[in-house]
Amino acid sequence: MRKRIENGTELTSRRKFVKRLGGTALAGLAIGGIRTAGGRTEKLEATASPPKDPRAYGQRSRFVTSGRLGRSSTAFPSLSPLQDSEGIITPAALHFTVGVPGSGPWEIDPQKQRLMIHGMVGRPLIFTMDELKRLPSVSRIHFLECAGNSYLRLPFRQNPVTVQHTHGMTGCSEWTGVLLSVLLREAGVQKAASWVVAEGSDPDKHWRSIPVEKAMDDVLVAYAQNGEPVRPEQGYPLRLVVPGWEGNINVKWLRRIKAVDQPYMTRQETTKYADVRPDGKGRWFNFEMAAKSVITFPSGGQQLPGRGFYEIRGLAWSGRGTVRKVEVSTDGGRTWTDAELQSPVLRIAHTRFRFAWKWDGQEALLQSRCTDDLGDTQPTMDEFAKLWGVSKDYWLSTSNFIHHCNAIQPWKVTADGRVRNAIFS
Ligand SMILES: Nc1nc2c(c(=O)[nH]1)N[C@H]1C(S)=C(S)[C@@H](COP(=O)(O)O)O[C@H]1N2
Ligand SMILES: [Mo]
Repeated sequence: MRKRIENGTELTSRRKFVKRLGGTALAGLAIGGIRTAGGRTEKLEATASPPKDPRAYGQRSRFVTSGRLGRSSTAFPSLSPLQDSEGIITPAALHFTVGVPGSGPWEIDPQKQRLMIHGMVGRPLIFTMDELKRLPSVSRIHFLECAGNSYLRLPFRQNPVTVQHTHGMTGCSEWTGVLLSVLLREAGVQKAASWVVAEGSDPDKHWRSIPVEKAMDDVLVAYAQNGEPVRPEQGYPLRLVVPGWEGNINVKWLRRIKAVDQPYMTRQETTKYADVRPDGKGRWFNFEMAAKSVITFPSGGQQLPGRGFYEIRGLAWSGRGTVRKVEVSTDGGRTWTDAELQSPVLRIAHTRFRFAWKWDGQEALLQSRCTDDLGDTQPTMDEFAKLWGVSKDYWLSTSNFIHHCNAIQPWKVTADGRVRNAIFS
């Protein structure tokens, strides 16, 4: 695994860490053994939100109606309305969700929630939320993306019309919390520990194995999102943020980290988030999200009022690093021109691009192509399909879905100004 030290990252040495806390290692927090694991078995309930006083907690204008898309009262994912997005931050209220029961998110009392660090460590630790919040913290802007984003043909989007359908399983937030490396060091993670297993509080157990190199690099145990506590849908009171890696490994409602010497081959990583090609070969532990971009305006389902000037806008990102360039084509891929990247351009974050376009009223095909700082470039859907030994039509069938699809998304503008998804035709 590549080792990266990020801008602003200060991987606190143990000595420094102890010094910062006033000479006594995690004074009052250092716990010799495992405390009773109260809270771990707390009964989870799904509840509706309490009524809001608009003066106490602001509301948007009643003329603004943009919302997440999904099936109510099921655990299906809900999708971010990227067609209405501006800049690079996704409001928490519009951040896509996966794993939330239809009746509402798990309700966890933060007073009762504990995070246990155990397994192959010198001294197992249990933290309360208050104890975690005393520790050195970091804030990082990172995107999250479900590995099934784009062309996982879930029942509610068999006919992906809009960018919300096709790409709505990504969002970008400022996450605040404690680096997992700080907690693992404090627990004295053993040399022989090569993986950690992170577990959420869901009744049906959501857990994932993470290589210790990543766990010690930039993984965040986050309690805040965009300046306020992480939303219940996003894992309140505590979640893992594993920058650039498939959404599924970003364990929400986090309660336990176990240091181990092998991956646990959990249900999520073997059956659910592994992909098998028609020839029987498969990809396991395909963690990093590839370089990707999508035009959010004009995009599928929209109607252009007439010829003339339009600013083409979109989002680009890469789980492997920073977006280096985004090219836009308005002529069916014959010519490509660099779009303007809107600053800030951050590592493992959504990056906004803009491209001035004058529509002449003729049929046009709008596409964007991202290249990241490792030189990885988005493939066309045909090129992507080739990697899987299939033709792209293979994915027209609802029983054939694929994770980690980063194919270029074409939008066709017809002469009457209608914009439609042209990925398959
Ligand atoms: N505990 C728990 N964590 C979870 C899940 C879950 O079902 N339970 N779903 C995962 C999946 S598949 C994704 S894509 C991300 C989505 O994070 P979000 O809901 O905050 O957007 O959470 C991941 N973390
Ligand atoms: Mo996911």
